[in-house]
Amino acid sequence: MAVPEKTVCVMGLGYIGLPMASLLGTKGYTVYGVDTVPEVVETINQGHIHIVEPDLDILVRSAVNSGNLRAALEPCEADIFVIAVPTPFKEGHEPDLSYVESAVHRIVPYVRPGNLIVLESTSPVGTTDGIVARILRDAGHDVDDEVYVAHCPERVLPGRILTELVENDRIVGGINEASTDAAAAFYGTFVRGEVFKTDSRTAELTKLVENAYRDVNVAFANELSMICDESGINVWELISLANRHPRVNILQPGPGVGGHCIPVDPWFIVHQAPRLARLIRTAREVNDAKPEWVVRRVKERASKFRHPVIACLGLAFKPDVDDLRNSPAVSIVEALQQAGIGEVLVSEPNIHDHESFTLLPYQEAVSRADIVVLLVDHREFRSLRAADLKEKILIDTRGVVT
Ligand code: SAJ
Repeated sequence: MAVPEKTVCVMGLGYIGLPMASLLGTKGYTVYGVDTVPEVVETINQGHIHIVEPDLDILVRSAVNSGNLRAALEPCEADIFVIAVPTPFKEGHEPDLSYVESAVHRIVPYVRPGNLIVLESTSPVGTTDGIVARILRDAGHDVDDEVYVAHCPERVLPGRILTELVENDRIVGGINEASTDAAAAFYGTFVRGEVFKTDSRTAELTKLVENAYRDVNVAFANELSMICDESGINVWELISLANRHPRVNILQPGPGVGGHCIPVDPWFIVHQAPRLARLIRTAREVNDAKPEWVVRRVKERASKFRHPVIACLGLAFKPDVDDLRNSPAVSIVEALQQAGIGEVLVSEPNIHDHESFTLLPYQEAVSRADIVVLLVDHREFRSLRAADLKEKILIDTRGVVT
């Protein structure tokens, strides 16, 4: 079994790679972080960050100042390579593995016997062996005996990344037992949670299933919200009452499901098993249809005004983050603007500028509005009271206004 040594090259310095690189930099590793965007590399080398995540700035500054973290555009030789690049989908919800392929091709010249290569990116079943190991094998590396290849899917929740990076249990699956052991030994050096060993395909599917599980459960809540709306029943009261049953725990409805993970990963399972993954596909469809449903509700209410002013509160995909990726709130605001049904005002306290929307302080947007559409339960909006909205129409997609 290979014993983890001291130099790590992290491919991709985004929401997963950067926290991981900086954490390792404070745990005694010498870390080279690689990104394809020159501004990202520059920002990190100055000890700053390009994403919003609590306490990440402190960790990056300390890792960079100690000389243990350096960002670069090119990989270099290392004992361990961690791949943390995006795995989006293409047309027809087909997995796009081009970033993974390109990262592996780029490390090929630097890999040496005894090295460990870990894929952290959420990936369809078979990627670790069929893509990562295959590219290394094709380049002449002996992945059966000399180079270790494993998958250890990231599991951290944006907003709690630094805590969860250390505290969460991890699933490690190698392409063979020696690879599993080598990867488990590496994660054991900085993870406080338990490290569970399996094979690479099971590790890949475990991650996909975790996010599909959440998607299906949010879809259930979203479906209930539409049924309740039609029946004139308050869905939040309904859910809180149903959840008093000892074995019921329904999640919260919202304007849809966003982020870079949950709206994407379940499609990898559907792609792998299109005939069998019926519930998973339907959940995706229910959640994807929710923003349109919200837009229809707003239009219905707006039709009573000649030139309605509509205040949309929140753009991020979930509360208290600045991340707009796949955000249902953004698609709702865009659809309302395109519908040309009135003046659309937008407030998003976690970002300063947006290329398409002028952002206003939420108090101003609310005071000018005929219709208030609450899209994200950011902490700033939680103090809103129905009594203060007086004659305004409120469409609260998150159930926060009391
Ligand atoms: N959402 C609801 N109702 C809920 C819970 C969530 O509408 O009751 C919505 C959110 O508003 C958001 C979306 O779901 O639009 C996803 O948010 P999230 O907080 O559930 O998850 P993410 O995308 O921030 O992070 C998920 C996590 N996965 C699980 O909880 C199973 C995280 O642990 C993963 O590491 C991450 O995906 C990832 O990177 O895959």
